[in-house]
Amino acid sequence: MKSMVKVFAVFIAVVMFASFASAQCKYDHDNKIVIGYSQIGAESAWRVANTESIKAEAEKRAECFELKFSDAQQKQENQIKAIRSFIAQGVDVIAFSPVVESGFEAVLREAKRAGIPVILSDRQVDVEDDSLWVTFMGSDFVEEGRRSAQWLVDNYEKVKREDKSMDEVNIVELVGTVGSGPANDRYAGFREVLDNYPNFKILASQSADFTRAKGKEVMEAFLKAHGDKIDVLYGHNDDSALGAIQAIEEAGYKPGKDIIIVSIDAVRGAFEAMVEGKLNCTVECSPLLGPQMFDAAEDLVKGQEIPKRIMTEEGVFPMEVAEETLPQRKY
Ligand code: GYE
Repeated sequence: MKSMVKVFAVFIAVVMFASFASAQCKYDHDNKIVIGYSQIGAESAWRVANTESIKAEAEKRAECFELKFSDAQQKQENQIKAIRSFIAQGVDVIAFSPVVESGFEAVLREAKRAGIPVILSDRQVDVEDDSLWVTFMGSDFVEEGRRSAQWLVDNYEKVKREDKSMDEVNIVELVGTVGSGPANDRYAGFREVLDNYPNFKILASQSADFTRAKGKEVMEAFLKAHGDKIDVLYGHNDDSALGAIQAIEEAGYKPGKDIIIVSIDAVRGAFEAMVEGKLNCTVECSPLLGPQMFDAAEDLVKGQEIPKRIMTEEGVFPMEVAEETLPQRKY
């Protein structure tokens, strides 16, 4: 009986080891795959969660990968420098989240000349030659803009302060980083839907650079200029909206009631604000891109075809579901 137990224990150990090993490497490797990753910075909770996802995955797969991680502190010139240094070091794969869409053409050409494949993680670039990058993984930002607007037009009447009118709904907008993919697309998607509802008007629109500090500062200026006229705030990300919430409270208004707020990302802080009744809706944008980035890198090194576009699946969370959803949120 004892030996049976022993055999069983060994069997379990082998199964566990095999699944652990296969979770780390998809293929057999002679050498570790070296990924050079250039991150934008740490401008928002979304970005911090994105970095954690990538670093955690690198740790999990440490037997097959070496991650060279570089933080650009929100400067394009630092990203270009980091990519050049990855090329000089001869990494196997370069991945990066481009802070803005334009201006990467030259360095991407250098990577191509060096035969190093480039993965666009989270944000896209604007280059004429699509062969300069192999895949773009991340969200559909235009759709996120549309979803924000759609939630607003479908729900405004229900959530607005009683004395507010439906004839003219005045919106202020906190745009993301100027020239970035998500800012351009969330701007466009939102307008695409609102164009069909002429009573919804965009009163003011300014960049808050995806940060809380800027969100607060720009909202203060909006409130000074437009005060009572503001009915709705649309934040291109939750952090800027959370900063704005502070400004709204300091100006003596009730966020979520006097001013209806919809923003994008669905980070934990947004759910907490919704539980407190201060934010009305968050549209999801998942930062958990680590696993698919390492999968794609491994496929590339092994010569497998990978899709040009790897899309993230996402939802919309109104205030009513915040309390039950919050405990399940991973970022
Ligand atoms: O929405 C914002 C972050 O690129 C999708 O960047 C990302 C955006 C995200 O700073 O919070």
